[in-house]
Amino acid sequence: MPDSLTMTAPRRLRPVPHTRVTFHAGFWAERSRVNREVTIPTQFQRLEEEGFIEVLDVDLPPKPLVRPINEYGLSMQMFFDSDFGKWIEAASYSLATHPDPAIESKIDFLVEKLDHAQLADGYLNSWFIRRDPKKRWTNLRDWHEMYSMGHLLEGAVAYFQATGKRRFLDVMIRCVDHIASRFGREPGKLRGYDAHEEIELALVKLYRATGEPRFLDLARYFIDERGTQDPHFFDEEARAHPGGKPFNFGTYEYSQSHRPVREQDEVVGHAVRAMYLYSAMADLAAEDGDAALKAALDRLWKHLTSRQLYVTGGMGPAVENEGFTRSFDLPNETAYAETCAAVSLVFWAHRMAAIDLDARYADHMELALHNGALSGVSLAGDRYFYENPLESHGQHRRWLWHYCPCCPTNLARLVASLGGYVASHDDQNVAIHLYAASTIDLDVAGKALRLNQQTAYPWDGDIRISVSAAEPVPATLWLRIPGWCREATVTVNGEAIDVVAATRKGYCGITRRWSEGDKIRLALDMPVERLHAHPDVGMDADRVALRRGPVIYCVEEADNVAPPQHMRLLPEPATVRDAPELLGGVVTLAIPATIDQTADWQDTLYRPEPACRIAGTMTAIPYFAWANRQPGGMLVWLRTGG
Ligand code: FUB
Ligand code: ZN
Repeated sequence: MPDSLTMTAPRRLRPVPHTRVTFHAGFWAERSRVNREVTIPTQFQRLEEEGFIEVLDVDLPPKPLVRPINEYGLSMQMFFDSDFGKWIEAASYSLATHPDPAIESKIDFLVEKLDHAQLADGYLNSWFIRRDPKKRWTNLRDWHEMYSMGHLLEGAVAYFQATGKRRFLDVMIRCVDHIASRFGREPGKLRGYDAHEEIELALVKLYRATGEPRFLDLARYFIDERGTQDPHFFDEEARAHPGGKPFNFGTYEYSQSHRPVREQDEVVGHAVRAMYLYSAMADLAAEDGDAALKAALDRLWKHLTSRQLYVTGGMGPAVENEGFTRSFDLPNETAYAETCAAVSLVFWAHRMAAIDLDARYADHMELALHNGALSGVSLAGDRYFYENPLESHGQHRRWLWHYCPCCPTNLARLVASLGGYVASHDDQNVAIHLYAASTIDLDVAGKALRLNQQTAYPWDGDIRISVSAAEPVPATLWLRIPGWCREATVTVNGEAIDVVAATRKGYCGITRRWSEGDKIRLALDMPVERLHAHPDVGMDADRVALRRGPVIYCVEEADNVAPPQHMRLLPEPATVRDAPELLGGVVTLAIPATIDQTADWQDTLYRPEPACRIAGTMTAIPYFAWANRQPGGMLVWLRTGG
């Protein structure tokens, strides 16, 4: 039984690859199926219909732009390559677990075009090759060249890992070698970096896939160089290539290049850029054991989670910079909360959990995943949200495709690789971060260990894990006790574990020789909770949000007799109802409420008497499932005082 007094949480763990985790039933099995059968194929269709793929025909004269150049001299079309990259990545993750010749041939078709488009020196960016060859590498501040290459690179690594085919990987290695020949501190090179982070984390993936240190060196250079120069690199660049109006809102914060990364302590600027940067910093901290980077990440993490995060795990309230504003500025109806931002919080949190087994990381990973990220795609899998507001009057509708369609493929690649977020391990430890009906196949110090999770999570906190092992596997199994759970019990083969004594930084550790037939039962109490916001979040004063387990709820007009803005919660407890027929099968909450009446107001806008109220019930659904029916009001932060 556990040697709980001497156990310490491990530092660095390797994620179990997504190919070793199978969602065999329930919530994530269904979301994965929809992603595979609907989302990924229809996204390719959209790329074709919307004129994206045509941009790769670099030998043909350019066609009229499908995304015109804006006042900043930027066209969204400049980074269409990133959409191919993310789609290939999503499709590759899916291929790795569910071979599909039709999808594979679509990837090969794109790879053929990308290979053909690549210049002899390795440069690969369809926009500049076809439209503006002289301008390449002249505006890293605005034009996303390395951002696009980074996404292609992530796609190439994923495709190589899924199929063993090297062609795309070799194309992208040539491209990376080209980048390395142009950027760096050596004489004759540009001491620059891209304003939209992405290449950094892609380079770490390439390093991990190939073992070639030069790719990690280049990632390290880009991370270390950021924000170090005075005069600032983007200003020097603009002086060398005058023309474009800055698309950075006059701030270096927009691109997190206002200070060297190790000196940063507040999340600022464009939210997705920030999340990609912090993800890359976490990767580098893992590779280099860099304590200063980890310390900076801890400060940034604290600032995000205590000042800047929506209750849904979304972030970045402002449309203007697609990102952060002042602390506690979390408006609901106008929340930008881009899907990509919540998706990339999942990326960052996952990397933090790999360097520091502390449940606050996986807690936020779970939060963003089940709420602010998943809300970005319809239940049917073919319509999307770019913005994820926490209040609506029915004006927010899901769209088939977007003017800037960065979010759909981002979500698709996350869902297709979600198995890789479930667990991690080293030779003595196995940590489970996400609960879902699944089997996890591990190799622990050369011994095979299979963990089979049976659970209806996220609807129910009862998780049964059975062990299969041909020979006993000595290891500490770390079970995450979610931060939202106040009462957890664990048994191993029927014997109770002292959860409090065995828990380190939110993970309950059980050390034993795990043997065939061992059974673990984890019961997480999952009551409905009313959450209050910090008093500085003015817009949520006197309101509560409903949470049950990892799921944040909202009230949608479709389930209620009035818009949620007319309702006030009463203090009575909620009734939890299994609704297998609703929204693909969810758990709803019904709570006594009062409902403001409007009939007697007619044309009156203001009057001394408050609205009459009648008693009623408010029905809440999971936030991720909203906007899948007729338009109507929606509210996360509910009025109280009924
Ligand atoms: O700029 C490229 C992508 O488009 C960003 O990551 C998104 O926020 C959107 O601006
Ligand atoms: Zn996006």
